[in-house]
Amino acid sequence: MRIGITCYPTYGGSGAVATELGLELARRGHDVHFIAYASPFRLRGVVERVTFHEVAAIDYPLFEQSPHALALAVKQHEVAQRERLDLLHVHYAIPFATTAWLAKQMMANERDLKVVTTLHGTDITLVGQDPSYFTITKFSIERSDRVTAVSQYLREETYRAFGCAGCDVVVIPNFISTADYYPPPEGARRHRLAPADHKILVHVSNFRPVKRVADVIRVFAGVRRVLPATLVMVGDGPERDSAQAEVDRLGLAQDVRFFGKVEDVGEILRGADLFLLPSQSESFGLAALEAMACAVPVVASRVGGLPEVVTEGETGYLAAVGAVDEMIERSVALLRDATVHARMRRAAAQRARAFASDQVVPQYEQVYESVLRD
Ligand code: GMT
Repeated sequence: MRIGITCYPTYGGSGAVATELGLELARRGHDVHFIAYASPFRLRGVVERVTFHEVAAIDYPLFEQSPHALALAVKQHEVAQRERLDLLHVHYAIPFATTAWLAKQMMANERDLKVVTTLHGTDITLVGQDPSYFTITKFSIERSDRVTAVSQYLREETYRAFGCAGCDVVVIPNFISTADYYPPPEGARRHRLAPADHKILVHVSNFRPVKRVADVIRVFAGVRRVLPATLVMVGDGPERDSAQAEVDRLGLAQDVRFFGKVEDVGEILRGADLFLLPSQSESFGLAALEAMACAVPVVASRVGGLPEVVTEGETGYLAAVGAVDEMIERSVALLRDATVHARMRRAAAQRARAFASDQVVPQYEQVYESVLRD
């Protein structure tokens, strides 16, 4: 098949999933064309059967903001024509489901270019429900030829918020590449992230308010009061400065390391004892799955799609959003009990195998085949 993929190229779950999907599809023999305003952050080097098409929107003094979405629709249409794409698969509804619909209309006299939209989270739970985007989000979802969502929770939330008459939202969970995310080999030396006697806690995100990074710091502070421990913060975003200020205020600078955006997150996760994800909302929680795949138990919020990823009491613990004391209590108990910790490590790695790319990517191929059969 010839597949066009559009996603946000920046650091974030939807771009990561879209890129890994494209790479996996190319490995499986499909021709993949990424169409975006920059090369997706996980797309590195030259890959057979993968082409990147950059969307360049001109600046003009009349525009306060360049109408980038229009340039994207033009590029999607142009690439679909030139490369004879079978379908466009867009990741995140806003504005990509809309630009894909426009590209489809522009093609309408020649053939029916199919559009598959994958909903990732805040496009439904936050941005899409804002009055300034609501009707166009609903319209674009309803006009997609197929719609997928990354969790059962997100599917239900889509029906609840948008109704989406006539849509059959198919749940296809996020997945991991087992070549990148795997448990540390037996007896491997720990990565030198921290002094040898320290427990290592890790958080990975784009540091947006929805991640509640301040809670990560507070949970760590509670753990640090009773155990020697180091917190490793991976990623970057709007809340990073305030998180660093909170670390300084609590006198924790010695034990908290901010790594910024890291290429090989798996390497860091393999050195970790516990992963923290106390988000306000999380349609899936790909970062938690990546941690589990590296045999790291998770302490997270009981919210959104996280209960579909983290099995309570088996691969980690869930607590209400903002329940910092409970998260501290759970974390300390787990880190102090070597037997339970080892059992949870094994269970986490095993559970993550159900989300391996070879289990999940064929589900997308089935969606493509069914839409092309219509
Ligand atoms: O978490 C973010 O802020 C990034 C966002 C995105 O769209 O890039 O992530 C969403 O999609 C991920 C991949 O499907 C999910 O794992 C995240 O849970 C989801 N984030 C939220 O729902 C807040």
